[in-house]
Amino acid sequence: VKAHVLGFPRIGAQRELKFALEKFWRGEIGEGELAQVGQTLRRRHWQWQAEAGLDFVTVGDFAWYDQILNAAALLGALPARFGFDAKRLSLPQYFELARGNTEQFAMEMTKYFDTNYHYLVPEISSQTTFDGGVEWFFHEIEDAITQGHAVKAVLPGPLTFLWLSKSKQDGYSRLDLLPSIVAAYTRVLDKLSALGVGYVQLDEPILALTLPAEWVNAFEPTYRTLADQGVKILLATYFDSVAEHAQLLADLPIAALHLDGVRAPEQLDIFAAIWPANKTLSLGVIDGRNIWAADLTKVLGSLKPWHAKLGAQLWIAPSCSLLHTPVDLEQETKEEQLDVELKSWLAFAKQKLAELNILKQALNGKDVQAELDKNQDAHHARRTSKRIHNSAVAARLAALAPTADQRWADFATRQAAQRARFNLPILPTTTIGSFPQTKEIRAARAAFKKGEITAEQYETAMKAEIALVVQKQEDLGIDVPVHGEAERNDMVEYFGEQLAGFAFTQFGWVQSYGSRCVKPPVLFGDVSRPNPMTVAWSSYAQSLTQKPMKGMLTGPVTILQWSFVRDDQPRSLTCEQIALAIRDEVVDLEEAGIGIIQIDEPAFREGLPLKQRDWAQYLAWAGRAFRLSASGVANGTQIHTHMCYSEFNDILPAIAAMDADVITIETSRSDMDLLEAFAGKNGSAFIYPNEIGPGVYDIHSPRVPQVNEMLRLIAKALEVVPAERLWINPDCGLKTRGWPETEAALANMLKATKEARAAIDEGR
Ligand code: THG
Ligand code: ZN
Repeated sequence: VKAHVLGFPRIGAQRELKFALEKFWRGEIGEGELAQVGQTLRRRHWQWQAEAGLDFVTVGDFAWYDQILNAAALLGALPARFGFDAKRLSLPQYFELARGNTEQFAMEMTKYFDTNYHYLVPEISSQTTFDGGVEWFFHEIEDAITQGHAVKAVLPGPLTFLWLSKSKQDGYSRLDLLPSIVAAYTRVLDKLSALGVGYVQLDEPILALTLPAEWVNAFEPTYRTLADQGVKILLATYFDSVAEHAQLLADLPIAALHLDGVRAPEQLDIFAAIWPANKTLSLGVIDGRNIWAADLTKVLGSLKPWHAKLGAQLWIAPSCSLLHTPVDLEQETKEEQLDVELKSWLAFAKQKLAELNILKQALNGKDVQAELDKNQDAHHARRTSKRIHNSAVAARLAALAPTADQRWADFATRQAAQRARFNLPILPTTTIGSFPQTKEIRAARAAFKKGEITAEQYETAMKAEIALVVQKQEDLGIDVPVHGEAERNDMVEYFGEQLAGFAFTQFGWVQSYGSRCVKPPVLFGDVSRPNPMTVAWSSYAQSLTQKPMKGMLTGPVTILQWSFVRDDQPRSLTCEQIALAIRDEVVDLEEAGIGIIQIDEPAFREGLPLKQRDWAQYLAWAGRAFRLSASGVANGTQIHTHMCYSEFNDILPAIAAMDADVITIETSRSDMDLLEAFAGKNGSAFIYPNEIGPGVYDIHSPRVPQVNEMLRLIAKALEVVPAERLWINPDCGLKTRGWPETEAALANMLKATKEARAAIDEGR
């Protein structure tokens, strides 16, 4: 039995890579120093893998910004608009691709399957060539070999690479590029073979999607060609079942196949029945998407028949790359945050290596009973812990009426009540919620966390910031202001910190994109809301203005999606618990006089299952959870929601079924094209019934949009949405922006709105 990982987090236990990258970008360190940090991290992570008794170290999971961009740079398939020579691509140029430069906007970024990790979308066209590029990958392999390691190389598979790419050229299919990309992979595999690499892992997670037949059919010829290059291929699938392709996969000329045994354990029996005796099966039995310690005795039990059948052809691994987990639990030393008992239930990436080692030794006949017993004790304690179960939460859920997720009246009635109450102008203006998180705000929070300033001092500082933000919005003339969220670290972490059932880590960082990380809370028990979370801040902000202050909350689906969630009950049930906690907050905000409340759901689309056949069920419970959180208020209270980071075209009816009074949504990067789908255009039979605020400018860059650009987008929106239902707002929150560009951009947005209103008045 061999043990391996599909990939290891590259950011570093102390986020070393993040800090080095940001220093490099600020010009504080040079390329040499940055390269040193990268090499130290790679070597350290290989060393950990070797020390944990893994049979290979995995090389190729490192990237300066993103592994898909690295693959594009290796193959030589860079966006032509930058004018870079892939073979001579410098590190600064690589970062220009990822972050944009003065002439070119950055490559598009989007979520990797259903994860919170964002990759850079390769831009392809009929002109794209794969003539080869940077040699970084090969240098890393040589370095690992020099360090004395047995190497398994990893790359995105050619079909997954093409699938993740985008062609902006009409009528051009990505599959047209298959012959040239296969030729490029052939050259790469040749080189790996020459370097003496035994195995190359090609990640093809698209097999877990509902994949069009022409893509499925492309696997056989592609892998037949690649198999001839003298390196053994491990084809890796993950995130869901690939059982429907079992025979195809068994017949492929590959040496090994990896299956996700955590997300889709049911597929294993299907493969057991047909798997050829001469091929390796790698079973992903440790959860690569979560932080719970594995139940090693249970896993061993399930592996025994496989071991009997496959013998040395059995490999064990985490379900997917460990990129999606934090690095090292041992760094968590703050008892008041993560106590000894909770810690004994968890395993981060480094601890998962140790788990693999125990499993491997047990299968190879070593005596690891002491470790297994310790693991059993922790599991028993977790299962029976009083900290997990709250009978009041269970009773409340059991007593919920089936109609508990419905507002009192239909949208038209609510809209009339809200118009009478708020009397907003036509094309009302608002923002998404956050304003710039300045150095000063971060410093105050850090000082408060370290105990250097008192709670009162912190509150005073945050209130001053809120007052400033409200005044600026008054000056700009924004119709529905927000308080700016100075007091929040992250939109999920902030709520998790105040809800019962959650715990926090100090260093549980997971890469989100580039140098940016998130620290997902650990949702370990029944969720409830002991105290109001946002009411005091929102009430204070409301006291500063006559305008209706918008209260800001994160929705239940997004809190679920961006937390490490308990694995001992269905996610749908956990989500319902969060929904009731948010509902309590919504009702309290209403009672405090906040008449407009936004419940953000940016991760609603991200939670959609990979397979279409599972969509309806997810959308039903996710939609109900949102409505449960939103439906405790009177007709005159206006519920907003916000969505971004995803393409929504395929779930529009489900978004409408959330029944928010207003949705603000990211659209400017797609030039409002998304709106056509909301308005029954372009073959869509669907018309979004409620009010809608399509973003009129992209907040992801410091560039200040001009009045006429926004006027054009507003005019485009007015072609498909009646003025009576249209709101004007940016694409997303402003927390990553600086003040100068924020004020300039919003001033232009207000000017554009004024002109659009005047045009409407004239037309009447
Ligand atoms: N919160 C969470 N997940 C998210 C987002 C979020 N996923 C999607 C999207 N937003 C990702 N975008 C970002 C943007 C900025 C940051 C992280 C993800 C960020 N992080 C700080 C960093 O890395 O420096 C974290 C440090 C801090 O909290 O101060 O800026 O908003 N959960
Ligand atoms: Zn957003």
